Amino acid sequence: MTTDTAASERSGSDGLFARLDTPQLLKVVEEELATTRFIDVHTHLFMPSLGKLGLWGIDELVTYHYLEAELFRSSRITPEQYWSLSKLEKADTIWKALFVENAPVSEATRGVIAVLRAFGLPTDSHDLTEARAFFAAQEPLAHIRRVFALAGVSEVVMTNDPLDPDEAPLWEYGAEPDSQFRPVLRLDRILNKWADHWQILNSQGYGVYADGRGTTALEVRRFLGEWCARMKPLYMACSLPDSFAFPNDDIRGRLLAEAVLPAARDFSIPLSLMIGVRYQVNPALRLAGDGVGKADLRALERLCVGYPENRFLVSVLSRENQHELCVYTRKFSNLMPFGCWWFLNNPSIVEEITRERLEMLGTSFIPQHSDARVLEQVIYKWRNTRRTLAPILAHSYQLLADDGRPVSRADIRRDITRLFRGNFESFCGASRVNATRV
Ligand code: RAT
Ligand code: ZN
Repeated sequence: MTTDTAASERSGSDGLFARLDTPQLLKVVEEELATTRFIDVHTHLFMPSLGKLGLWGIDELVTYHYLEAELFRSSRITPEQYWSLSKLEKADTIWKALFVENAPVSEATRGVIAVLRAFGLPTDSHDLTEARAFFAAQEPLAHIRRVFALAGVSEVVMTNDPLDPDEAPLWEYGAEPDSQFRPVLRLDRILNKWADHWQILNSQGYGVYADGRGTTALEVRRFLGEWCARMKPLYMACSLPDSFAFPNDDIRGRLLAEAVLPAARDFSIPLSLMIGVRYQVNPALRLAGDGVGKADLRALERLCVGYPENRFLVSVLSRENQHELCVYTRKFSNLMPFGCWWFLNNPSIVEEITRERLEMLGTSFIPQHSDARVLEQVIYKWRNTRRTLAPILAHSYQLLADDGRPVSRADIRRDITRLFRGNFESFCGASRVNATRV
């Protein structure tokens, strides 16, 4: 840009640098949110070369576990009866109970409606025939591109499990990388279910033991190193119970301290901790059977203090832990809070958490991730995030203007890019491979 052009942009009332007045603020925030392509920092989506692991289409959307949990509130079907159905029968059962016999006003049901509308499909059908025909006719790669464009995301971050018997062999055979789907090395089977998985490592030639003695930690570190070299993950990740404590002499505590944290340092990648799950409070609901509990975040404090060379991406599931997480974030630059996770991803709670974070952290956090399990969910999840966050951001700028510092479109663009891309890129050291703007 020449000096003359820059100067005229600065002085022009519609220019990037002109200070905005109150009626313009919300509109400009909405426009900048709409045209910035976000990085979705945590999903359960899979790149095309991981084949059938990637879920998409109407039957997967309707049988999302968030909706399965809601089914049993509005139908007399028992979990046992439900699990014995085929995928199509399950989808038909949920559609009838939650979309035909009731208005789909919950966040998760409304999301399916928003996806149908995004593709111009009827939202009030009595059955799923037309939607099924539409999705069956899509060419997968073109469909992914269209979905990403509708969602306004440039790339999504996957959840890749080196001990998943369906996934690991695909990586071992050299699954084709895809710059739109970035890998993450997930550690739940190692850190949370060691008793069920140590023998797999052992059978692969790693000198590990059930009780973690001897060479176990060193060998887990070697295993993680080999998987980091194979997958090139942006970070390692684990979900953790509300009872998570650190340091701890249990197997999780020892593997975390002696294998995971050193491996993350070896590869200079962050560790993501998602804290606060009460696993399987109702096992009959399977994936939908987990609950939430308030955690003691002093475990996180000890990690941040004790391991300054490590970086921690953190999401906490309990509403009651959110304020503490903000306070810890103010203390530790090796801590990056992200997202409003799972039971928190509802407008009322997202609004509260995001206001609190902006007030306490400025723009130094990652406001949201989608946690999508089914490809098309990114459309409604990111649409909802933009809709909820626009007035919150506009309100922050309004307060700032009232206090004497009106902002420009350039300020807003810089902040939104930082929140939804830059903070993640710089925290992970991720290279910028995809276009940042529509
Ligand atoms: O939000 C979810 O889908 C949960 O079931 C979990 O998968 C959670 O997001 C996780 O990554 O553990
Ligand atoms: Zn998740």
